[in-house]
Amino acid sequence: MTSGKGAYMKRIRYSHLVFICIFTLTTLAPAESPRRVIIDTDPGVDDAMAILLALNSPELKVEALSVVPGNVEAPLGLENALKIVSLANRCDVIVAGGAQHPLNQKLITAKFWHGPNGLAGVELPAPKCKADPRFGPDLIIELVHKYPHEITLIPVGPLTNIALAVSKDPSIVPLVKDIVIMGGSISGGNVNGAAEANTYNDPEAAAIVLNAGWMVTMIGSDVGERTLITRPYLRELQAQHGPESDFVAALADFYLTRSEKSGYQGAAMYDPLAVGTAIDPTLVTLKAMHIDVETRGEFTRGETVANRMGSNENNVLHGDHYEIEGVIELKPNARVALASDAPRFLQMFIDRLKGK
Ligand SMILES: [Ca+2]
Repeated sequence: MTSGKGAYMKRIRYSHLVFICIFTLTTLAPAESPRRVIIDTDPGVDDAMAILLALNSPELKVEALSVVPGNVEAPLGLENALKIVSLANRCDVIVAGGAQHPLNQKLITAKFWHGPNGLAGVELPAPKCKADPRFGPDLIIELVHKYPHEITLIPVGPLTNIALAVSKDPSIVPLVKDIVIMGGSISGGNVNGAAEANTYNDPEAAAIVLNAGWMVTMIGSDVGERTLITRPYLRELQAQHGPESDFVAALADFYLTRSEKSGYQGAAMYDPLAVGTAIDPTLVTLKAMHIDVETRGEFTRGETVANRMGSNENNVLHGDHYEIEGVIELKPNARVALASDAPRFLQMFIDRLKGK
């Protein structure tokens, strides 16, 4: 009897224990497992900030960085990407080079804004992480097939690598969970009156990506320029030290000084906001619309032209003139950011990096 009662009590205790374990796991486990992301990048001051934000965000699992020429030439971009993951002690993240030049034009680097080495002149130690031998666009194709419907692409440079990947294997389009690009603008450019730098650097690639058949989430330069890191945020970052934190503070200081000299109140958080949107889409206000990329305009090459009406007039030739015969509906191909919750995003950025 005693042993029987003992066994009964043990069963009760065991069942309680199982219940407590299940209860604890359910209440402590995150609502979702981390989202797999590939960041296609041209590092770049704001690229470096975006990468380090992603690496310090539990919502994301950074599977790979693919490097594209843009702010700096491709070899320097690859070296910078390796230095950034090395600084974060994250050699588990695959880093691969990709295209060496835009599809159809000469590269325009942006060392004026990003410093001679692309990283604000900050000399990081030589990278301990090694480059993966795969070609960036092929790596993207491989990972999308390995994790169907799980990968979010975050291209924050010219869209050359993504265009090469979807051109080589269009079957990846429906297998990608989401694509959040930093690029374009629906209200004026940052290179000139019309074009944003990433689309200006490879308009043909941008056109391929926008027309690939997926719904692109577009974080344009116009919204980035209303999401500014300012001196008070920098001071908060500088108050706690750590290798990543000190590096980001040095980048932000350089970037702020450069922006202030050009008459801005703060520095535009272009690429970090794209990562922020992948972390929490409620940080931006999105509107579905159709976007075309201008590839020929004399003053507008590289402009992302937004159709907010969802239609074009149908003009039909009648003798010596055209007549409007109704409208042709246009399917949206992009969810375009119209605004951001800048204070909430910037506080998240600072909180996740300070002291790291
Ligand atoms: Ca970039």
